[in-house]
Amino acid sequence: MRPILYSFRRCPYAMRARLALYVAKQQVELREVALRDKPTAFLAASASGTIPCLVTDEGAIDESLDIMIWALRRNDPQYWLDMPEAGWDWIAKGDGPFKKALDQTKYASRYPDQDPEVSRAKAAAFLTDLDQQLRQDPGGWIFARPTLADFALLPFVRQFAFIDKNWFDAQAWPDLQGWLQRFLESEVFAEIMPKFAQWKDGDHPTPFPNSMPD
Ligand SMILES: N[C@@H](CCC(=O)N[C@@H](CS)C(=O)NCC(=O)O)C(=O)O
Repeated sequence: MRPILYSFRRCPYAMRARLALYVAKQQVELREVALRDKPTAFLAASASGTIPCLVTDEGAIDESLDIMIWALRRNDPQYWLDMPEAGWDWIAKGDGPFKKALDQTKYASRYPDQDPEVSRAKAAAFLTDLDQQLRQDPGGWIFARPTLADFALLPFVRQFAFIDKNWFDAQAWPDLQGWLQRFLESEVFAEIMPKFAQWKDGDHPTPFPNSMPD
């Protein structure tokens, strides 16, 4: 059976799962989910009820980072898993304190006890560090070449940037801004962002990726 990916186009967690599936050339059946209208089959498969979820013959994978690792262990043509240990720390900081600060900035009304400017400053401190890290190697990646860390983090930096793109562009983060801009203009980003109709039971399968990278 081809694995089934429950996905949501604009969800950064789903984006990173699709990035790894695309690069690893692991074709799945994509089912586009509306978060307000989660299908029964998805809720039966996903223990957490969160997007993305990959259903394989061996069971369901409910964490986006685990989906990335699953895909890359099967095929890693760009050696994303061949990453310095520090990459795991960058991912953990991105998924933990940075994402928390991002949500508290973006969805400020859900956190009435938090000052959104304090949250923005916490997110900005992480991005200042990341900007410096990106400057260390001339290639324009977190390390000397693209690795899992870049693609695990980029969808969240994108999400933060678009809270207020003018503010983001006005910060003194040239390497970070360049890294994000190249991603937004990249072929891989275009390939993972086509619009899919909301899935319903009985629909024809939608293969993803639809075309394979060279
Ligand atoms: N730890 C999960 C988190 C995924 C997550 O929180 N996804 C959001 C969408 S971007 C979600 O499904 N939220 C549940 C909801 O909105 O009902 C992962 O990395 O896959």
